[in-house]
Amino acid sequence: MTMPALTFRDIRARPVVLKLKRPVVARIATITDWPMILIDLGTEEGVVGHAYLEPYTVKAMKYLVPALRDFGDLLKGRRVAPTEFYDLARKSLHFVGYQGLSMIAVAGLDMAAWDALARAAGLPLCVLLGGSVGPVKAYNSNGLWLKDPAALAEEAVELRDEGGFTGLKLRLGRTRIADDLAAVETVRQAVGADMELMIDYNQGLHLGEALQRCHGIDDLGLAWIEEPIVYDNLDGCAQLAAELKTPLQIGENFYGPRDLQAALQRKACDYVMPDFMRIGGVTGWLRAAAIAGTAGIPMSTHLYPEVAAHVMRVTETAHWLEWQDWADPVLQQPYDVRGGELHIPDTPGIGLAWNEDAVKANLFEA
Ligand code: SMN
Ligand code: MG
Repeated sequence: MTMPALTFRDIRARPVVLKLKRPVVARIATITDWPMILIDLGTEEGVVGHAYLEPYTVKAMKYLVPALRDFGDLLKGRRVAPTEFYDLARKSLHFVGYQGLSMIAVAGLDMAAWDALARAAGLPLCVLLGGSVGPVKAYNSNGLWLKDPAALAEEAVELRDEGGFTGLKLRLGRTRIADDLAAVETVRQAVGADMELMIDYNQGLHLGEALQRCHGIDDLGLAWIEEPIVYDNLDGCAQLAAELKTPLQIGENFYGPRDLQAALQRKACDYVMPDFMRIGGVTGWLRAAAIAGTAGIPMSTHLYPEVAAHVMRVTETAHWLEWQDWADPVLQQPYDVRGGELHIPDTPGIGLAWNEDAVKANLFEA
């Protein structure tokens, strides 16, 4: 079999805004409207690569959509080669800075380029990357935000039953510590001792509070404690990781593989969970996974469950995939989730196809 060469033609980037079924209510933000940029990477051969970005705030799409379209001018006529595109696109923005919006735009391009390549090869992305199609262990992260603890029992059971999950993520950081403890207790009672419970403070505590609150939940058998403090306080994270028995999880705010390396060098965490738009898409993930693998650090995913499932099949220290169904409304065929696992479709590429009626109904003018 020969793989046809693909020639880059253009990028289409369409912003949509979706209503969240269970709004995000975290210590640092409330989100009811979920922004997504749907990316189509067109080639002269007719193959189209699909990917999306979820930049949290609707306004951020105003800056990201033009940045993505600008890559079109940079890459026109080139052979589609994702790692070369990643490096070229990053270099084109180096005067602006490698992190933040620059990296997010590069990540969107990268995921779409990998999808195009895998489609041209006629292979699921995980197979192109040297792995095989199969299940990926996932926890449900769709809910359990900062609500009244009494309302969490019913939601926890609902979330477990959405896909036979064996792990659930619960957000903490209520004003009163007693309410956080009640939330954990309520969820534990509702779903039993065997359920893995991940805790996320969403960077909501200062270091002093974090030391007190994390020690206060350290004996509850939790799977991990995530981002108790601001993401760039690596010394504070290192202190927490050293003091706590419960593994400290960070990484959704790593911008590029070098941030992961820096965190590990500073012993700032026990686990890592890069986000695809910040780590740099598939290319950034693979480079980061090599570092985590060498260090023996368990690696979980953040958002983007469809692309996440593929790379987890080739990640040396693959740990948990974060399941969120937030993209489902604009997908023709949402991923199959059962038995606490994601099942990768045996189709070429990542397996993303847009439901055009839903896209049209939710388009946003950026
Ligand atoms: C999160 C995800 C999406 C929006 C806000 C917060 C969270 C997570 O940090 O880890 O799922
Ligand atoms: Mg988090």
